Amino acid sequence: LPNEVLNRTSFHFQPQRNWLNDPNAPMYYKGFYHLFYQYNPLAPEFSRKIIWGHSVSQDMVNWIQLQPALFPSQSFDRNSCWSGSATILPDGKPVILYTGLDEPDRHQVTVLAEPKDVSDPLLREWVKPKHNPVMLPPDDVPYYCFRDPTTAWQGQDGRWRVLIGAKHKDTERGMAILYHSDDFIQWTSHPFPLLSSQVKEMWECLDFFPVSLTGKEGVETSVNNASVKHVLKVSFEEKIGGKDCYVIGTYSSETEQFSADSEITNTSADLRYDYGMFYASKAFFDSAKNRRINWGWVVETDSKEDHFQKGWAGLMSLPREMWVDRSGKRLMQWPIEEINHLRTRHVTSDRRHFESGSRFEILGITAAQADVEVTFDLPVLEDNPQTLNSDKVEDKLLFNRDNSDGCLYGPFGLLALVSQDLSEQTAIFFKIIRCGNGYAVIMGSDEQKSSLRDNVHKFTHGTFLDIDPRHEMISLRCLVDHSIIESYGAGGRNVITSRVYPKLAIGEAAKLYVFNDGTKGVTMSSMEAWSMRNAQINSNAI
Ligand code: DQQ
Repeated sequence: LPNEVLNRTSFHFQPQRNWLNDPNAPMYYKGFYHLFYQYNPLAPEFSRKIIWGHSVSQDMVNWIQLQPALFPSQSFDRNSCWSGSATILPDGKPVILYTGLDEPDRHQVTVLAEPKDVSDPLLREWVKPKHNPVMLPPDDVPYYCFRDPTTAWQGQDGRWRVLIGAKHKDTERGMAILYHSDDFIQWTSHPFPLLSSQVKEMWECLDFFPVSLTGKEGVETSVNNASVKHVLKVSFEEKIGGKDCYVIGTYSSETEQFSADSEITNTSADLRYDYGMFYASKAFFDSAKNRRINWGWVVETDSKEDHFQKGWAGLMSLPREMWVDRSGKRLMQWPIEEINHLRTRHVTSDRRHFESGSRFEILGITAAQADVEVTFDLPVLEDNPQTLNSDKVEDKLLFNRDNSDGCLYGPFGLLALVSQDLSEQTAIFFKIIRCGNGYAVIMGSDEQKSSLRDNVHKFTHGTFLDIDPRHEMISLRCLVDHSIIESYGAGGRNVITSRVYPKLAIGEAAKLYVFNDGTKGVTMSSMEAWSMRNAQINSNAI
């Protein structure tokens, strides 16, 4: 079947065939970006023998596929090479710490891998030196809950630190176990975790890195001074995909205290990287352009039978630049600028008023493979008496596309991957609701009408957009790529990624609209849209 019928993407990273999950050890080395990933080369499903796929790129848009970098070869990783991270040592040499599943019982251990030849910018071969494994699960941690080492960092004393995600044997609380080392081989665990929680759930795929309080530039992972704060990210697995939740706080390597400004609760109160399908992400410092970049795994939400029919399952989000906003309270994200090189045919629209129930088709671009930026002026909001206390309304109701529940304006926004007869469509929308003594803006991605096909999960993703609607405009950027829609609200304050599998709204038949289904009119102040070119994702040219 043709790719468009199979909803295959054109500018998102994925292997040619079979199964992908977490991004691993992203790094920049000698002119190349490296992306490794959890890979089953034999079938489009997770397997009991996961290996590390490996691709390199000079722009993180077009990729050269290399041989798998890590695969089961020794007793300590005979049953899989699970997730891990890269650290660039002060002399420029990269090393990897990853999770080995040992034989015979699949105990999770930490393994060190080094490049066979540091002069090879493609880092094609990796060796596992003797003295492995370098860490075993401590006594208070079950053998199946000890994994996903972070990038290591150096404290003020010059010693290396790394975090391992775990769960406590008795309390079942998730925790970030801290280890110290002088040589990357001998690791000792710190007497207390860097952070733990009340939540009785395993902490997967931790990430821990500094962010600058003085601008957008990223900083190297070992930097720590008065002008940075630290981000700690935890991944919580769910039936389909999961959630990447984070806290921002202050870290001291002298006391090994991380004081977080909020808590990780695995509830809707948590800050999340993405309020849609986005999981097990990993960030790295790009020394070529001084920025921090994050990648996440975007799961399929169609069925296992579909995965086998397509021959593939799982893709990577676009690489996103990440920085902290001026308040120091929330992360901002934006697709790396290199993605813009794929923009081709360009259309714009002037200011336009949308009456209640109206829509406007964006014509002249490839709507199934597009990049759209739209801005709405907000109406003047008078002070209204309190009518809705959002805490009392279930998120599910609040974030749906309905225009009741105290909704003053909206839903308005974009309709993506729309079929000719409108029977298929995904709405990326905003609603302004009365909330407490003021107003709140809701951003949602409604997949309920995204596909006429059976056996597809359709979510209604949503969150509060972190802006004050009395003083700001609402902007939205959507990157539409056949079966994925990445939506960035308010310049990247909130992000929602949807997976959708249209049957009719495919290829040339797909359409794109700006819409307003609210009871009151809204004004679109600007709109720009581009067709996107195909990226070269699995080139063999070396
Ligand atoms: N995936 C890996 C684990 C990690 C999980 C196995 C998160 O290391 O905890 O493929 O998706």
